[in-house]
Amino acid sequence: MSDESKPVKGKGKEKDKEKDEKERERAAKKLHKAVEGLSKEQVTQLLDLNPALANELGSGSDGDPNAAADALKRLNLQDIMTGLASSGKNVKDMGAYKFWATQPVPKFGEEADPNQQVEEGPIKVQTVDEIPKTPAPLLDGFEWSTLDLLDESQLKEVWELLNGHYVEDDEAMFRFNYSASILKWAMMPPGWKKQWHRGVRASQSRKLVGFIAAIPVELRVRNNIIHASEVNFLCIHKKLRSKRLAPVLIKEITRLCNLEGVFQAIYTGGIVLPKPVSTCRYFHRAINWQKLYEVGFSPLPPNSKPQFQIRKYAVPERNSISGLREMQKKDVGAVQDLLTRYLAKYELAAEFDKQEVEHWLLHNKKNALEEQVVWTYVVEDEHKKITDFISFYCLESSIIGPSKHSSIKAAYLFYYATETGLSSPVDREALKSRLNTLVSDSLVFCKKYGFDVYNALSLMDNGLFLEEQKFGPGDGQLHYYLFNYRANPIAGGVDRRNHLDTKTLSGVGKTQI
Ligand code: MYA
Repeated sequence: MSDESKPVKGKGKEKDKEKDEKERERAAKKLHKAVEGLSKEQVTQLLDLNPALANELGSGSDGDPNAAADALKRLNLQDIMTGLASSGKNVKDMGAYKFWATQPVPKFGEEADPNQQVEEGPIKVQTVDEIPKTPAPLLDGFEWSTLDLLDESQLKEVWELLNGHYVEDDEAMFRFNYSASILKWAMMPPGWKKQWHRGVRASQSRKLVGFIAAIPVELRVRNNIIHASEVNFLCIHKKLRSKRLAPVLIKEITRLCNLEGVFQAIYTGGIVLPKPVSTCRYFHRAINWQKLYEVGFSPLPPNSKPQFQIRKYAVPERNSISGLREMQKKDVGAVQDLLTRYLAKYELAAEFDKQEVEHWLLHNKKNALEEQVVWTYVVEDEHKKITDFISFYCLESSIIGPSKHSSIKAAYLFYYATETGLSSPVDREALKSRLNTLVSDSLVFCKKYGFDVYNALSLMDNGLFLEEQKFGPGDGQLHYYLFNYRANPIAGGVDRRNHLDTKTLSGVGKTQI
């Protein structure tokens, strides 16, 4: 975390600077070992994927793989304490992806010339007939189980597994706590398939110890539409870690997708795997700074005082755009049209139909029992036209250690679109100003609904407002991956030094929950 706040979002989250000495030593050893075996191309890619690490190496190595490799080898513990190199997770031996090396994903350093564009498309072509109809056997004592999330007790089982064992920050201070409502929302969009909610149970106790989920998604990578799935919620009980169960779950969800004629997938993660198509950075806007400070999420910057910080993050009482109101069912068509046109500018995006827009963006007020997970606000002009919208969803994180607080309530910026960005040519200053106003107004709602922090990635056009809206850079990154699809890199909104790239912005128009 560079200065203002420390990310709650576990995917892509890195450790704070004050890690214990032993772990730093382990990370240093791993890194040094990894560097020994790397080719020039691999060093270049390692640095591209780890801008924080590249930053640590200083300008002398920028762009020169030989110099970078030398600098990597010279890294001392002090260097490794900061930046992305500090994470043990991210310095695994680059050549050792034993499972991923067998999968249809691009490898590090495989191109003869990394600057040359590759032809985009599937890596391996198969037909449904070739796919096994039964799952691979599991270790003795475990069995496959399909989870029916319409059954509250099974939904609760998934919630319990994730609540106790899902993504944590490296220091195990915070763990995602997806509510049952978010899980339903995230795993049951239009077209969801029960068989894609796959679990592993201990045969005797019937306890759920492993889980992975997929949902259907029409994905656009540049000009190609891919009938794909989106994989998420991979989780293994802490007691069963490092037993190579994750590859078994991944192969099983692959088989289940393949059986439905789906041969490509998108997934994200904080760890570096072969090989990201894009890498975004997390940013965090404190809302309840005092609480974030008390739980160890936000530090007190040197030369500052708590009251300065509180004042800095004060949120206006009222929003400023006239015609801004909560999205209603009648807006679905207009929002879908606006979103589709807005997402067209990104190189990686989903194609949403009306049902999907309704599912992802509209809070269903009719079901009073369902807690609200997504908030969407539209701007309706004097001619009743929807000119803009902005949305965010709620994801809490449990505080693991002793604290007077039990959780952090985080809002995650979701999708937005504005007609201001659709003029031809785009008036960048006008777009910047409009997005700043929209985000600032959404912040008012975040505060109103009791959120402690507003999180956003460096994707979409976020580079135009993050700094102005006081989102501080986090120390987490989120890597985007495509399964069985070769694609040229897509800008993630940060430069090689992990600084916001306000010039190029990002080609990623796909968010993940
Ligand atoms: S990202 C969220 C992942 N979940 C968590 O971080 C929760 C907490 N952690 C755990 O539950 C476990 O540590 C997990 C690994 C389950 C993550 N993505 O069984 P192992 C590889 C992909 O001994 P464990 C999300 O949900 C690792 O590199 N691979 O390890 C998206 C190694 O392979 P290799 C991962 O720690 C998921 C192998 O697993 C990940 O006990 C997208 C080690 O296995 C990871 N996050 O369990 C999944 N973590 O030797 C891919 C570790 O090669 C979907 N590994 O290095 C692909 C598309 C499939 C569908 C295709 C359809 C066409």
